[in-house]
Amino acid sequence: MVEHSIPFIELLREEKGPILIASHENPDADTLGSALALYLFLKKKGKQVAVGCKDKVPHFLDFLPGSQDVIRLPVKDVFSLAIVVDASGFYRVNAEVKAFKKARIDHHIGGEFYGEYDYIDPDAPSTTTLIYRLLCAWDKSAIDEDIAENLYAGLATDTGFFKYSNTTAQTFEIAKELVELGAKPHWTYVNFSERESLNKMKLISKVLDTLTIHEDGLVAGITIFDRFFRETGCSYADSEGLVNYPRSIEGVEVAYAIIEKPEEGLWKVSLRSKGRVDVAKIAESLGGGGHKYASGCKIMAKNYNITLNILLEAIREQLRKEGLIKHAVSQAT
Ligand SMILES: [Mn+2]
Repeated sequence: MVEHSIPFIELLREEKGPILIASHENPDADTLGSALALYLFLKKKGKQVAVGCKDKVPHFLDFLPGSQDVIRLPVKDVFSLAIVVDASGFYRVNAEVKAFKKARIDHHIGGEFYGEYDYIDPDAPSTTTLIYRLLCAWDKSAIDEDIAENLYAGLATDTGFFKYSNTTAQTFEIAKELVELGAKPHWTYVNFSERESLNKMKLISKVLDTLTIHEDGLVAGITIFDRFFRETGCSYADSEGLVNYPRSIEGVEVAYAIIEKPEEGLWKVSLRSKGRVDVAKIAESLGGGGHKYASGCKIMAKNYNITLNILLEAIREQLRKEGLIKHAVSQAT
């Protein structure tokens, strides 16, 4: 781990020009919570700052304090400094960002580096943890309820509400401090877990119909075809988290979700591991990336069957390397 928070503060403190904090596309609570917390803090410090995302803030994140200030990217403006948060590079913004200086705050392994000010720690449970360290080192007393709430939302969701294996004593330590600063755990939980739409339930029902088991139950996955969104009135953002259904099955070590993206001419894949398999390796072998337990990639293939075969072969390869399966040939069930 590289402790870069101090030089990063200097970069922000000395910045006189306009700053943009950018989240990655299809935002989750960690990227948006990180962006909003930093944005609200810098605004308090009198900085000229904007927070941006390619997508409209999805329904499940619209309760985050400050979310009404998020601007849609791209914009014409040229920023003095742009910071991408919770992403392995500006390419994950998926919209052009014009800035004289670019920096990155993130907890993903690898990715693009923009210079000495990059603040990357793959051991951090969430990017909001890094933002919290940064803000504490600058001025802890300026962290108000709204900032604490954004930081807590990213920490809570990236740890599966303190269930995933990235949850440590230190995670609770930070969570405790954020609660002391005004974050409300029950309110956060209710906003994330008890505000589903009926359309989303219809989508889940269709998606569960696609559930398939492979490799004698070690692998399970779902597919979200584009027509499912039209048929249920859901949007892409509603696919967030559905990969947890196959993951929840007993005996499954690797779970996947394949999402059809016809407008990009590809299939987006999310991978989850229960701990024995490093799914970052699977994603990397297909040009993607992520963490050991959660990763993703994009597969460009003519049709669904080819996509599924490419993915399953990459998964099998990793299962073989980790000694969970032996033979090269295996049949889907
Ligand atoms: Mn994250």
